[in-house]
Amino acid sequence: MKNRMLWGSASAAYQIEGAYQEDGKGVSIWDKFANFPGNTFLNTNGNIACDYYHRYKEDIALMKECGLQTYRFSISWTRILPHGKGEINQIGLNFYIDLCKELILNGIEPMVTLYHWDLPQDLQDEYGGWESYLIIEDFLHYAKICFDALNPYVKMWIVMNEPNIFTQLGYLLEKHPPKKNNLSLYLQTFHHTAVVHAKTVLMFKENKYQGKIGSSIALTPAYSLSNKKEDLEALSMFRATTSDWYLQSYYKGSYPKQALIYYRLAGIEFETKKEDFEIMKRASKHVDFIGVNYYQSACIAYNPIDGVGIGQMNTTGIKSTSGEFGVPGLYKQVQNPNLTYTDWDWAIDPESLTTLLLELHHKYHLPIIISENGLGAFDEIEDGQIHDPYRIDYLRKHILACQKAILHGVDIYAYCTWSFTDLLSWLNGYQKRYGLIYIDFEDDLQRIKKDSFYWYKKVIESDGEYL
Ligand code: BGP
Repeated sequence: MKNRMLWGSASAAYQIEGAYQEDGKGVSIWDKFANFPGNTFLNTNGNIACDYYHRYKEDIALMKECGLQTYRFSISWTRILPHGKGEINQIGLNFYIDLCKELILNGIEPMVTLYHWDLPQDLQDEYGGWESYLIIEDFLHYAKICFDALNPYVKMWIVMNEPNIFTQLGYLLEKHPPKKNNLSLYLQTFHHTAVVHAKTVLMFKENKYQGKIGSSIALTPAYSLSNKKEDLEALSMFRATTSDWYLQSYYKGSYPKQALIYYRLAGIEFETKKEDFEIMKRASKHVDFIGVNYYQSACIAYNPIDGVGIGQMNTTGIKSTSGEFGVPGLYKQVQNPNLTYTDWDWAIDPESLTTLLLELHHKYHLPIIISENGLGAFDEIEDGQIHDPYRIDYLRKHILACQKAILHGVDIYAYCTWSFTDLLSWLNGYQKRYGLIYIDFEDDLQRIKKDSFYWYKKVIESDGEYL
């Protein structure tokens, strides 16, 4: 089939770079959080991670061998501005310039994420980071430094990675820094990300930097558990307060009325300014694509006012250990009896990806970048090889789902597997592996090509014919 998608892979700075105190890098909220006992699975952290900071040339050579056409990575804010603002740390900035040059030299287009969760700790300490409007000015300052330095090399920019996930996990579910549980604060922090996204898009366009810009949202299309009225109502509220809330604010510049009314009646407040919405609306007319991170779908059921809240999260890989969770009075997320699940209890559902892409296309009329898609699994080395047919199967079905959407008119600029090498899974440690390249964390961080690497290479060579 004719496919214009660029074939790629994705990563994030904190999950691969390591070198957390090197060359003048400042402390991020993740440096602090993951080094505090009890916060992550087996107290794993990104202090060394894949040591990509020192070994990126080796990894880029492997990307070239695989045939990657684009590589998505994020910039660590504290490498460039150790305190979040002020003086530039030129060594940190040079690292990303060199990285881009190396990618281009190897025929790979850099795709850069400005924010993938590693906020400078100093900004968190000074004014609560995303909790304050003050973040906007500091973010724009940081973004402009990145645009000025990297614009000659980078043509695809992702402003925010999954603002919905880091605000939810940080401000509602007490799992990410700063581990709070406060609905108003969650809405407030999310709102600040939406304004930051909008202002960054406008700044990019006004300064006439070359390239395309958007943000990536984690999307979980949802079914209702049954056709009972209360489950259908729960589904409708789930959509209004999650996917529609995120997409409509970023890509239309407003929030869904249904959710706003609910929050008002429930007395849940957050601060917005009239000019925020003017800016968000203006930006939505200039944004170039919707970034989609897709892993799983959700199944939604009625949740009474005294029902489940935060719930149990499976961070061990022991199947069926995650419980139901949700917002009391609104909805809860339950197991879907019609789907199979990963060892971390994530529903495998490629069909939902096609539906999602078609919906986005018809509602928002924007091209798409699949900025993340992949399977977290246990992998074993056998005689120096890693056989991962489950990953190949997962990726194959999801690529087919994209191809189906393309046939129906959806414009997909790029498809990025998560991830190229194994890396740190934020709360799940190093045993939840996503890479096409295995990293032996026990043996000098050796890189070993998995079966999925060879398979993806053929997929790319054939431009998606071989699956
Ligand atoms: C997304 C993040 C990635 C990555 C991925 C897999 O939410 O953007 O950084 O981690 O999910 O998630 P996990 O590592 O929790 O399995």
